[in-house]
Amino acid sequence: MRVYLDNNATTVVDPHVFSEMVPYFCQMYGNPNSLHQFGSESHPALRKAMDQLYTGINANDEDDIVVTSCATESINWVIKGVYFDKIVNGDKNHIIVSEVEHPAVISACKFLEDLGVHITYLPVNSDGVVEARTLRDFITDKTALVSIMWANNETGMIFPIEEIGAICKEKGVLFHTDGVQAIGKIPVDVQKANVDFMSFSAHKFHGPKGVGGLYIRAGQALSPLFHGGEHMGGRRSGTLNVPGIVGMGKAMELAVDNLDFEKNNVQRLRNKLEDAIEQIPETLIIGTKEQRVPNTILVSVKGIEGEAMLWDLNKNGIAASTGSACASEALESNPVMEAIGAEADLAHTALRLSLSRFTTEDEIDYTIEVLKNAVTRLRSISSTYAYAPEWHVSKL
Ligand code: C6P
Repeated sequence: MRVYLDNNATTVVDPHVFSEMVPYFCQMYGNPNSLHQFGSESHPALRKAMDQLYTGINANDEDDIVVTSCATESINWVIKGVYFDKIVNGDKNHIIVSEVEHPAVISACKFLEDLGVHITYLPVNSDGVVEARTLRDFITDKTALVSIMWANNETGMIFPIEEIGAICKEKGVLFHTDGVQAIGKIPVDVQKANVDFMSFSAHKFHGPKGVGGLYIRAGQALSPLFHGGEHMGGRRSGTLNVPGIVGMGKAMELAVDNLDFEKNNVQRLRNKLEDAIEQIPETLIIGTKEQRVPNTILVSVKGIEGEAMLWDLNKNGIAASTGSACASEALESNPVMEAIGAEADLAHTALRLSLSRFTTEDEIDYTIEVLKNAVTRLRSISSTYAYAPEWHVSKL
Protein backbone atom coordinates (compact mmCIF):
# COMPACT_ATOMS: atom_id res chain seq x y z
CA MET A 1 0.00 0.00 0.00
CA ARG A 2 1.20 3.55 -0.76
CA VAL A 3 0.11 6.18 1.78
CA TYR A 4 0.80 9.88 1.39
CA LEU A 5 0.96 11.62 4.77
CA ASP A 6 3.07 14.63 3.79
CA ASN A 7 0.28 16.97 2.77
CA ASN A 8 1.84 19.96 4.52
CA ALA A 9 4.71 19.68 2.01
CA THR A 10 2.42 19.48 -1.00
CA THR A 11 -0.90 17.92 -2.00
CA VAL A 12 -2.20 15.88 -4.91
CA VAL A 13 -3.97 18.00 -7.54
CA ASP A 14 -7.72 17.41 -7.24
CA PRO A 15 -8.93 15.74 -10.49
CA HIS A 16 -11.61 18.45 -10.85
CA VAL A 17 -8.89 21.09 -10.69
CA PHE A 18 -6.80 19.25 -13.25
CA SER A 19 -9.67 18.90 -15.74
CA GLU A 20 -10.41 22.65 -15.55
CA MET A 21 -6.76 23.40 -16.33
CA VAL A 22 -6.33 21.06 -19.31
CA PRO A 23 -7.86 23.26 -22.10
CA TYR A 24 -5.44 26.08 -21.28
CA PHE A 25 -2.32 24.12 -22.24
CA CYS A 26 -2.94 23.09 -25.86
CA GLN A 27 -6.21 24.74 -26.97
CA MET A 28 -6.54 28.17 -25.39
CA TYR A 29 -2.84 28.84 -24.98
CA GLY A 30 -2.68 32.45 -26.20
CA ASN A 31 -1.07 35.15 -24.08
CA PRO A 32 -4.04 36.77 -22.30
CA ASN A 33 -2.45 40.19 -22.87
CA SER A 34 -2.45 39.71 -26.67
CA LEU A 35 -5.13 41.57 -28.60
CA HIS A 36 -6.23 38.63 -30.78
CA GLN A 37 -8.79 35.93 -30.09
CA PHE A 38 -6.16 33.42 -28.96
CA GLY A 39 -5.35 35.86 -26.21
CA SER A 40 -8.84 36.91 -25.21
CA GLU A 41 -10.47 33.47 -25.16
CA SER A 42 -9.01 32.70 -21.72
CA HIS A 43 -10.38 35.92 -20.18
CA PRO A 44 -13.68 34.46 -18.88
CA ALA A 45 -11.82 31.61 -17.13
CA LEU A 46 -9.32 34.04 -15.61
CA ARG A 47 -12.14 36.28 -14.35
CA LYS A 48 -13.91 33.26 -12.85
CA ALA A 49 -10.70 32.09 -11.14
CA MET A 50 -10.09 35.52 -9.62
CA ASP A 51 -13.70 35.58 -8.34
CA GLN A 52 -13.15 32.17 -6.74
CA LEU A 53 -10.04 33.50 -4.99
CA TYR A 54 -11.80 36.66 -3.76
CA THR A 55 -14.77 34.67 -2.45
CA GLY A 56 -12.58 32.00 -0.84
CA ILE A 57 -10.80 34.43 1.50
CA ASN A 58 -13.60 37.04 1.71
CA ALA A 59 -11.66 39.79 -0.08
CA ASN A 60 -13.58 42.96 -1.02
CA ASP A 61 -13.86 44.15 -4.63
CA GLU A 62 -11.57 47.06 -3.78
CA ASP A 63 -8.91 44.74 -2.33
CA ASP A 64 -6.28 43.24 -4.57
CA ILE A 65 -5.21 39.64 -5.04
CA VAL A 66 -2.04 39.46 -7.09
CA VAL A 67 -1.07 36.10 -8.57
CA THR A 68 2.56 35.10 -7.95
CA SER A 69 4.59 31.92 -8.53
CA CYS A 70 4.33 30.65 -4.93
CA ALA A 71 4.07 31.75 -1.31
CA THR A 72 7.84 32.15 -1.07
CA GLU A 73 7.61 34.87 -3.74
CA SER A 74 4.62 36.52 -2.04
CA ILE A 75 6.40 36.53 1.33
CA ASN A 76 9.62 37.95 -0.14
CA TRP A 77 7.60 40.59 -1.95
CA VAL A 78 5.84 41.78 1.20
CA ILE A 79 8.95 41.85 3.35
CA LYS A 80 11.19 43.51 0.76
CA GLY A 81 8.41 45.77 -0.55
CA VAL A 82 7.74 47.09 2.94
CA TYR A 83 11.50 47.51 3.39
CA PHE A 84 11.65 49.78 0.33
CA ASP A 85 8.44 51.67 1.13
CA LYS A 86 8.71 52.16 4.88
CA ILE A 87 12.38 51.74 5.75
CA VAL A 88 14.48 52.90 2.76
CA ASN A 89 11.94 55.57 1.74
CA GLY A 90 10.38 56.10 5.18
CA ASP A 91 11.38 56.56 8.81
CA LYS A 92 10.82 52.98 10.12
CA ASN A 93 13.53 50.42 10.86
CA HIS A 94 11.90 47.45 12.57
CA ILE A 95 10.07 44.25 11.59
CA ILE A 96 8.50 41.72 13.96
CA VAL A 97 8.11 38.04 13.08
CA SER A 98 7.63 34.91 15.18
CA GLU A 99 10.60 32.63 15.73
CA VAL A 100 8.70 29.71 14.17
CA GLU A 101 7.93 31.29 10.79
CA HIS A 102 8.66 29.37 7.60
CA PRO A 103 12.24 29.79 6.26
CA ALA A 104 10.86 32.10 3.52
CA VAL A 105 10.08 34.68 6.23
CA ILE A 106 13.10 34.01 8.44
CA SER A 107 15.62 34.08 5.55
CA ALA A 108 14.15 37.27 4.06
CA CYS A 109 14.42 38.88 7.52
CA LYS A 110 18.02 37.67 7.99
CA PHE A 111 18.82 39.28 4.61
CA LEU A 112 17.36 42.60 5.80
CA GLU A 113 19.11 42.26 9.16
CA ASP A 114 22.43 42.27 7.24
CA LEU A 115 21.26 45.54 5.66
CA GLY A 116 20.78 47.07 9.09
CA VAL A 117 17.07 46.43 9.73
CA HIS A 118 16.18 45.60 13.33
CA ILE A 119 14.25 42.31 13.44
CA THR A 120 12.42 40.97 16.50
CA TYR A 121 11.86 37.19 16.54
CA LEU A 122 8.90 36.76 18.89
CA PRO A 123 9.12 33.77 21.24
CA VAL A 124 6.38 31.11 21.29
CA ASN A 125 4.73 29.38 24.24
CA SER A 126 5.09 25.68 25.07
CA ASP A 127 2.51 24.83 22.40
CA GLY A 128 4.58 26.67 19.78
CA VAL A 129 2.14 29.58 19.49
CA VAL A 130 2.76 33.34 19.69
CA GLU A 131 0.58 34.88 22.35
CA ALA A 132 -0.99 38.10 21.10
CA ARG A 133 -0.19 40.01 24.29
CA THR A 134 3.54 39.28 23.77
CA LEU A 135 3.38 41.19 20.50
CA ARG A 136 2.02 44.38 22.07
CA ASP A 137 5.21 44.90 24.13
CA PHE A 138 7.47 44.78 21.09
CA ILE A 139 5.71 47.23 18.73
CA THR A 140 7.39 50.65 18.67
CA ASP A 141 6.94 53.76 16.54
CA LYS A 142 9.76 52.38 14.34
CA THR A 143 7.90 49.13 13.55
CA ALA A 144 7.08 48.86 9.84
CA LEU A 145 5.61 45.36 9.66
CA VAL A 146 4.41 42.42 11.74
CA SER A 147 4.50 39.05 9.95
CA ILE A 148 2.96 36.11 11.83
CA MET A 149 1.76 32.88 10.24
CA TRP A 150 -1.91 31.80 10.43
CA ALA A 151 -1.04 28.14 11.11
CA ASN A 152 2.36 26.54 11.62
CA ASN A 153 3.50 24.06 8.95
CA GLU A 154 5.28 21.74 11.40
CA THR A 155 2.94 21.56 14.39
CA GLY A 156 -0.30 22.61 12.69
CA MET A 157 -0.93 25.00 15.59
CA ILE A 158 -3.31 27.88 14.78
CA PHE A 159 -2.16 31.35 15.83
CA PRO A 160 -4.50 34.02 17.30
CA ILE A 161 -4.60 35.94 14.04
CA GLU A 162 -7.72 37.99 14.78
CA GLU A 163 -6.24 39.28 18.05
CA ILE A 164 -2.88 39.99 16.38
CA GLY A 165 -4.64 41.77 13.50
CA ALA A 166 -6.59 43.90 15.97
CA ILE A 167 -3.42 44.91 17.82
CA CYS A 168 -1.65 45.85 14.57
CA LYS A 169 -4.66 47.91 13.47
CA GLU A 170 -4.83 49.70 16.83
CA LYS A 171 -1.09 50.49 16.69
CA GLY A 172 -1.17 51.48 12.99
CA VAL A 173 1.35 48.82 11.95
CA LEU A 174 1.12 46.80 8.72
CA PHE A 175 0.23 43.13 9.25
CA HIS A 176 1.17 40.26 6.93
CA THR A 177 0.14 36.69 7.60
CA ASP A 178 1.50 33.58 5.93
CA GLY A 179 -1.80 31.81 5.20
CA VAL A 180 -0.23 28.81 3.43
CA GLN A 181 -1.19 26.16 5.97
CA ALA A 182 -4.57 27.65 6.89
CA ILE A 183 -6.36 27.75 3.52
CA GLY A 184 -8.41 24.60 2.99
CA LYS A 185 -8.00 23.52 6.61
CA ILE A 186 -9.84 26.21 8.57
CA PRO A 187 -12.00 29.21 7.56
CA VAL A 188 -9.85 32.11 6.38
CA ASP A 189 -11.48 35.54 6.38
CA VAL A 190 -9.11 38.43 5.68
CA GLN A 191 -11.67 41.01 6.87
CA LYS A 192 -12.24 39.43 10.28
CA ALA A 193 -8.51 38.96 10.75
CA ASN A 194 -7.69 42.57 9.82
CA VAL A 195 -4.74 41.52 7.70
CA ASP A 196 -3.14 43.93 5.25
CA PHE A 197 -1.33 41.19 3.32
CA MET A 198 -1.71 37.41 3.14
CA SER A 199 0.47 34.93 1.20
CA PHE A 200 -0.68 31.57 -0.13
CA SER A 201 0.36 28.72 -2.46
CA ALA A 202 -2.09 26.69 -4.58
CA HIS A 203 -0.26 23.37 -4.21
CA LYS A 204 -1.03 23.25 -0.48
CA PHE A 205 -4.77 23.03 -1.15
CA HIS A 206 -4.92 20.52 -4.04
CA GLY A 207 -4.05 23.06 -6.72
CA PRO A 208 -1.04 23.02 -9.05
CA LYS A 209 2.55 23.87 -8.12
CA GLY A 210 4.15 27.08 -9.41
CA VAL A 211 1.27 29.41 -8.63
CA GLY A 212 0.35 31.34 -5.50
CA GLY A 213 -0.95 34.70 -4.48
CA LEU A 214 -0.71 37.76 -2.32
CA TYR A 215 -3.81 39.39 -0.87
CA ILE A 216 -3.34 43.18 -0.52
CA ARG A 217 -5.88 45.25 1.40
CA ALA A 218 -7.47 48.10 -0.56
CA GLY A 219 -5.28 51.20 -0.56
CA GLN A 220 -2.08 49.48 0.59
CA ALA A 221 0.90 50.45 -1.52
CA LEU A 222 3.63 47.86 -2.08
CA SER A 223 6.62 48.45 -4.35
CA PRO A 224 6.83 45.65 -6.94
CA LEU A 225 9.50 43.00 -6.72
CA PHE A 226 9.25 42.18 -10.44
CA HIS A 227 9.39 45.15 -12.81
CA GLY A 228 8.33 44.74 -16.45
CA GLY A 229 5.04 44.79 -18.31
CA GLU A 230 1.67 45.90 -17.05
CA HIS A 231 0.52 42.46 -15.89
CA MET A 232 -1.54 42.29 -12.69
CA GLY A 233 -2.10 46.04 -12.86
CA GLY A 234 1.67 46.61 -12.93
CA ARG A 235 2.08 45.09 -9.48
CA ARG A 236 3.68 41.83 -10.63
CA SER A 237 5.07 41.69 -14.16
CA GLY A 238 5.38 38.48 -16.15
CA THR A 239 3.11 36.61 -18.57
CA LEU A 240 0.18 35.13 -16.71
CA ASN A 241 0.23 31.42 -15.88
CA VAL A 242 -3.27 30.81 -17.24
CA PRO A 243 -3.65 27.08 -16.43
CA GLY A 244 -2.14 27.72 -12.99
CA ILE A 245 -4.53 30.58 -12.21
CA VAL A 246 -7.56 28.61 -13.45
CA GLY A 247 -6.44 25.66 -11.32
CA MET A 248 -5.79 27.78 -8.23
CA GLY A 249 -9.27 29.34 -8.50
CA LYS A 250 -10.98 25.96 -8.71
CA ALA A 251 -8.80 24.58 -5.91
CA MET A 252 -9.80 27.52 -3.69
CA GLU A 253 -13.50 26.93 -4.41
CA LEU A 254 -13.17 23.24 -3.54
CA ALA A 255 -11.08 24.00 -0.46
CA VAL A 256 -13.86 26.17 0.94
CA ASP A 257 -16.58 23.68 -0.06
CA ASN A 258 -14.70 20.93 1.79
CA LEU A 259 -14.07 22.77 5.07
CA ASP A 260 -16.79 20.80 6.88
CA PHE A 261 -15.31 17.58 5.55
CA GLU A 262 -11.89 18.68 6.90
CA LYS A 263 -13.36 19.46 10.28
CA ASN A 264 -15.29 16.22 10.55
CA ASN A 265 -13.72 13.48 8.44
CA VAL A 266 -10.07 14.51 8.12
CA GLN A 267 -9.97 15.45 11.80
CA ARG A 268 -11.58 12.13 12.81
CA LEU A 269 -8.91 10.17 10.93
CA ARG A 270 -6.15 12.41 12.30
CA ASN A 271 -7.46 11.83 15.83
CA LYS A 272 -7.62 8.07 15.26
CA LEU A 273 -3.96 8.08 14.24
CA GLU A 274 -3.05 10.43 17.06
CA ASP A 275 -4.84 8.32 19.70
CA ALA A 276 -2.97 5.24 18.47
CA ILE A 277 0.36 7.08 18.64
CA GLU A 278 -0.41 8.20 22.17
CA GLN A 279 -0.78 4.53 23.14
CA ILE A 280 2.87 3.97 22.17
CA PRO A 281 4.98 4.54 25.30
CA GLU A 282 7.23 7.59 25.42
CA THR A 283 5.80 9.56 22.56
CA LEU A 284 5.03 13.25 22.84
CA ILE A 285 2.64 15.13 20.57
CA ILE A 286 3.22 18.86 20.26
CA GLY A 287 0.28 21.20 20.86
CA THR A 288 -3.32 20.59 21.86
CA LYS A 289 -5.69 18.95 19.36
CA GLU A 290 -8.25 21.75 19.73
CA GLN A 291 -5.87 24.50 18.65
CA ARG A 292 -4.47 22.60 15.69
CA VAL A 293 -5.53 22.45 12.02
CA PRO A 294 -7.47 19.20 11.48
CA ASN A 295 -4.83 17.35 9.46
CA THR A 296 -1.50 17.64 11.30
CA ILE A 297 0.44 15.72 13.97
CA LEU A 298 3.99 16.54 15.07
CA VAL A 299 5.24 13.81 17.37
CA SER A 300 8.51 13.10 19.11
CA VAL A 301 9.24 9.39 19.50
CA LYS A 302 11.80 9.02 22.25
CA GLY A 303 15.05 7.36 21.21
CA ILE A 304 14.31 7.28 17.48
CA GLU A 305 15.80 9.77 15.04
CA GLY A 306 13.15 11.19 12.75
CA GLU A 307 15.13 10.15 9.67
CA ALA A 308 15.30 6.51 10.82
CA MET A 309 11.54 6.51 11.27
CA LEU A 310 11.03 8.05 7.83
CA TRP A 311 13.23 5.38 6.31
CA ASP A 312 11.17 2.60 7.91
CA LEU A 313 7.88 4.19 6.92
CA ASN A 314 9.10 4.82 3.39
CA LYS A 315 10.15 1.16 3.02
CA ASN A 316 6.53 0.33 3.81
CA GLY A 317 5.16 2.81 1.28
CA ILE A 318 4.28 5.59 3.74
CA ALA A 319 5.40 9.17 3.07
CA ALA A 320 5.87 11.47 6.08
CA SER A 321 8.50 14.05 7.06
CA THR A 322 10.58 15.23 9.98
CA GLY A 323 9.28 18.77 9.47
CA SER A 324 9.41 21.37 6.72
CA ALA A 325 10.26 19.73 3.36
CA CYS A 326 12.60 22.53 2.34
CA ALA A 327 14.82 21.99 5.40
CA SER A 328 14.69 18.18 5.43
CA GLU A 329 17.86 17.59 3.40
CA ALA A 330 19.92 19.48 5.97
CA LEU A 331 19.26 16.74 8.58
CA GLU A 332 19.07 19.45 11.22
CA SER A 333 16.92 19.15 14.31
CA ASN A 334 13.36 20.43 14.06
CA PRO A 335 13.56 24.22 14.61
CA VAL A 336 10.01 24.55 15.89
CA MET A 337 10.64 21.94 18.56
CA GLU A 338 13.79 23.82 19.53
CA ALA A 339 11.80 27.06 19.75
CA ILE A 340 9.40 25.34 22.14
CA GLY A 341 12.39 24.52 24.29
CA ALA A 342 13.15 20.92 23.32
CA GLU A 343 16.78 19.91 23.74
CA ALA A 344 18.61 18.98 20.52
CA ASP A 345 18.30 15.19 21.18
CA LEU A 346 14.56 15.52 21.40
CA ALA A 347 14.24 17.89 18.47
CA HIS A 348 15.94 15.23 16.29
CA THR A 349 13.12 12.77 17.03
CA ALA A 350 10.37 14.78 15.30
CA LEU A 351 7.98 13.10 12.90
CA ARG A 352 5.32 15.09 11.01
CA LEU A 353 2.24 13.31 9.69
CA SER A 354 -0.17 15.39 7.62
CA LEU A 355 -3.40 14.06 6.12
CA SER A 356 -5.71 15.41 3.41
CA ARG A 357 -9.30 14.97 2.27
CA PHE A 358 -8.01 12.13 0.06
CA THR A 359 -6.64 10.11 3.01
CA THR A 360 -8.69 6.96 3.67
CA GLU A 361 -9.48 4.99 6.83
CA ASP A 362 -7.67 1.92 5.42
CA GLU A 363 -4.56 4.02 4.95
CA ILE A 364 -4.70 5.21 8.55
CA ASP A 365 -5.24 1.67 9.89
CA TYR A 366 -2.28 0.47 7.84
CA THR A 367 -0.12 3.41 9.06
CA ILE A 368 -0.94 2.64 12.69
CA GLU A 369 0.26 -0.96 12.28
CA VAL A 370 3.43 0.03 10.42
CA LEU A 371 4.23 2.79 12.90
CA LYS A 372 3.85 0.54 15.96
CA ASN A 373 6.10 -2.11 14.41
CA ALA A 374 8.65 0.50 13.34
CA VAL A 375 8.90 1.92 16.87
CA THR A 376 9.39 -1.55 18.38
CA ARG A 377 11.97 -2.53 15.78
CA LEU A 378 13.93 0.74 15.83
CA ARG A 379 14.00 0.92 19.60
CA SER A 380 15.22 -2.69 19.81
CA ILE A 381 18.24 -1.92 17.61
CA SER A 382 18.84 1.63 18.82
CA SER A 383 22.17 2.15 20.56
CA THR A 384 20.89 5.35 22.12
CA TYR A 385 17.35 4.43 23.25
CA ALA A 386 18.52 2.61 26.38
CA TYR A 387 20.61 5.62 27.38
CA ALA A 388 18.28 8.33 26.08
CA PRO A 389 17.93 10.87 28.86
CA GLU A 390 14.52 11.41 30.36
CA TRP A 391 12.69 13.98 28.35
CA HIS A 392 13.57 17.41 29.49
CA VAL A 393 11.84 20.14 27.59
CA SER A 394 12.31 23.39 29.39
CA LYS A 395 9.06 25.04 28.39
CA LEU A 396 6.84 21.98 27.91
N1 C6P B 1 6.11 24.46 3.42
C1 C6P B 1 6.61 22.23 4.23
O1 C6P B 1 7.01 21.06 4.07
P1 C6P B 1 6.08 27.50 -1.35
O2 C6P B 1 7.22 26.51 -1.29
O3 C6P B 1 6.57 28.84 -1.74
O4 C6P B 1 4.92 27.03 -2.10
O5 C6P B 1 5.55 27.62 0.17
C2 C6P B 1 6.43 28.07 1.17
C3 C6P B 1 5.78 27.99 2.51
C4 C6P B 1 5.49 29.16 3.18
N2 C6P B 1 4.87 29.15 4.36
C5 C6P B 1 4.50 28.00 4.96
C6 C6P B 1 3.80 28.04 6.28
C7 C6P B 1 4.77 26.77 4.34
O6 C6P B 1 4.38 25.63 4.93
C8 C6P B 1 5.45 26.76 3.09
C9 C6P B 1 5.84 25.46 2.47
C10 C6P B 1 6.45 23.11 3.02
O7 C6P B 1 6.30 22.64 5.34
C11 C6P B 1 7.62 23.03 2.11
S1 C6P B 1 9.07 23.75 2.81
